Amino acid sequence: DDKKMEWWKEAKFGMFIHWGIYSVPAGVYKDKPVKGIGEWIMNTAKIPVKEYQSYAPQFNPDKYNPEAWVKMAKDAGMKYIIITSKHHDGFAMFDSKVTDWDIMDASPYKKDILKPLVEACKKAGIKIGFYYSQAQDWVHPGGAASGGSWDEAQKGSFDAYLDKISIPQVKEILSNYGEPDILWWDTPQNMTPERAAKFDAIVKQHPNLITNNRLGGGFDGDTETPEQFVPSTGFPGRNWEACMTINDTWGFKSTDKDWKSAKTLIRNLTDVVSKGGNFLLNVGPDAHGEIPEASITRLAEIGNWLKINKES
Ligand code: JFZ
Repeated sequence: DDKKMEWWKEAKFGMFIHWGIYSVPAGVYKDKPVKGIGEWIMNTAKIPVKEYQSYAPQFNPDKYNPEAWVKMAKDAGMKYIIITSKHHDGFAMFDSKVTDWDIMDASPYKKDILKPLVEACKKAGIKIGFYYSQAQDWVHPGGAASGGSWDEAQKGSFDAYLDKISIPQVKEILSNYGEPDILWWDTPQNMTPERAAKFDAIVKQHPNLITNNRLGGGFDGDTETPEQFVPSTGFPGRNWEACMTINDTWGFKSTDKDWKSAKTLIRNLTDVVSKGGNFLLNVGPDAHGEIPEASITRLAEIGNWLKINKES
């Protein structure tokens, strides 16, 4: 257990990537800006399933350049990358055999998003993690929805959703890309100990896999995940990772210009690291596959600062 955490404890700094179909509406629905975080637009605006699915034909990220993203992360001083393989909108950014709501069948791009990123990370010596929304899914019938469902098409058995979509997809992302270093669970809605145990059994087959504390059902995972703040004392006796956005959204939002300064971000990084945690800083690429310029310049400034202030 301690052995598998060795690289992680040394790493200190990682890149979170929230990327999916929500980067198409980019925070705007029916010509109106939608409040809140961009990747939640389907839920916040109560967009019907069919209508939300009609964004997928517009998701064709011709500018996606995973090598450049990995270089950007590495130059910023980051040692690992965690990307959303499936967020709450249920869309698989990878080739999934258990649904047509994936990059191969629903988008014109028809290329696995994860594969070239994993390869670029391997080449650069950067560790790779997958975020996977195991419980909350607003498109596949039976998937949990915070606040309750808003479309008949979402209704169904949660256990059937887990058995037919979520568990098979977790197996896919843990088997089709070598051994990923991290699996990042999120929003464990309706996860009982029995349900979570099915996921934990899969995790146990990957002894070097690091998981966070958001599986649910009483499973602690390996890391605490304070979000959008730096805990004053850290988590004594636990590994922890503070995740944070550079503006106010995880997924791309064309209207969000509330960028933190590089100075603030560097302060947060040093604050987290001095308290023994890791800092997972988010970028939200747009539907073309471009990371916002404001994020790029800040990452570069952090990298420069680290280079200048590096101990011998
Ligand atoms: C979740 C997601 O709903 C969100 O879209 C994003 O992916 C983020 C990283 O994770 O949001 C959360 C989850 C947990 C807390 C807050 C927001 N929390 O524990 O305070």
